[in-house]
Amino acid sequence: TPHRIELAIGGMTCASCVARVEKVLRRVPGVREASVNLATEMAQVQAGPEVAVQTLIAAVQRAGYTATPLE
Ligand code: 9UX
Repeated sequence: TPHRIELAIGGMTCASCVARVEKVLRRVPGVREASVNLATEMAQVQAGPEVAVQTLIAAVQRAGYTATPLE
C-alpha cells in the first residue's frame, strides 16, 4: 500500500462536504493527513503502509460519498 493515496471523490457539492470527507479520512487509524479539493473532486491522503486503500474507500462511502482509487 502506498503512503500517498489519491482518491476520486463523488457526491460532494459544497465546502461542508469537503470538511466531512477530510474528517472521516483523518479518523482512519494510520492516516496522517487528508486533503480534499472540491474543484477537482480529489482526495490526497498520506498514510502509514498498514492502511489499506479499501479501508479509506469504505470510510468515505459510509459518510455518503463515493471514492475511486487512482493509479
Ligand atoms: Mo453541503 Mo455536502 O449543504 O453532503 S455538506 S452538500
